[in-house]
Amino acid sequence: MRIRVINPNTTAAMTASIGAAARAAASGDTLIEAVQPSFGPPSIEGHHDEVWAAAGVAEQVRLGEAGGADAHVIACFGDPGLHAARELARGPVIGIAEAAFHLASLVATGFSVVTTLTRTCVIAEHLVLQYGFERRCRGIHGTDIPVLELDDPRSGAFERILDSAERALAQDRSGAIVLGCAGMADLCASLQQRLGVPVIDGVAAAVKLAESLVSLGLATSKRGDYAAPLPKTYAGWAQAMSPR
Ligand code: 2AL
Repeated sequence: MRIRVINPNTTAAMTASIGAAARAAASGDTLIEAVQPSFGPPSIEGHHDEVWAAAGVAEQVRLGEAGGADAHVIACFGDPGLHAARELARGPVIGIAEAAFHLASLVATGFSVVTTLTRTCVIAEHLVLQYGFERRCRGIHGTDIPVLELDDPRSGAFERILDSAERALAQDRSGAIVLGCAGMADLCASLQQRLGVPVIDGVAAAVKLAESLVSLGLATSKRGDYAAPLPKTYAGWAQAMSPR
């Protein structure tokens, strides 16, 4: 099967590392196509970045549908454009935050999220409420590491995330840690080893859920609000995105 993994930001190095994490999680016969939008922010660290990233996700889902993708993964922890993507797609569309919340809830009664900038915590809080995980998510913790510094050894990202996760487990009485950024995927195994609790990377979680849904023959429901967007002509520079 073909899974289109969309990095909603425009940083090619991050698309490559997300693609590597997705391939490491995928089954041998799954083809991972890692892509990014042709426009938009280099990292997603707030509400304004998210608006533009969501439009970029819509662009990439349209291209993926034209190219015959079996499923799409939205590889940013704010799940930007998730519902719009489900309107556009035939197959499943999985956001990494929703995927991680589901898997964390299967291995612990409560989990904590460790994310990047403290200002993004409210975005994760909104998703927890929207998806109905407020009885499982016990805390959301910012590390104040900018997204594009996660893979810079000078940022001390690993130690800072480890420290934040250790404090979160104790303070929140949580049994698992959810990593709150697609750029943390490569730290997951080492963090799990050091912390001794399940650590969930949303990229791997979303790929495995997408594979499961496709194998089970489960696609996005086209009844109700996930039906294809109504055909109309959008004005101005958005005209190319008009639903047909
Ligand atoms: C993210 C993410 O996953 N990708 C990105 O650009 N920003 N999330 C975050 N909480 O900073």
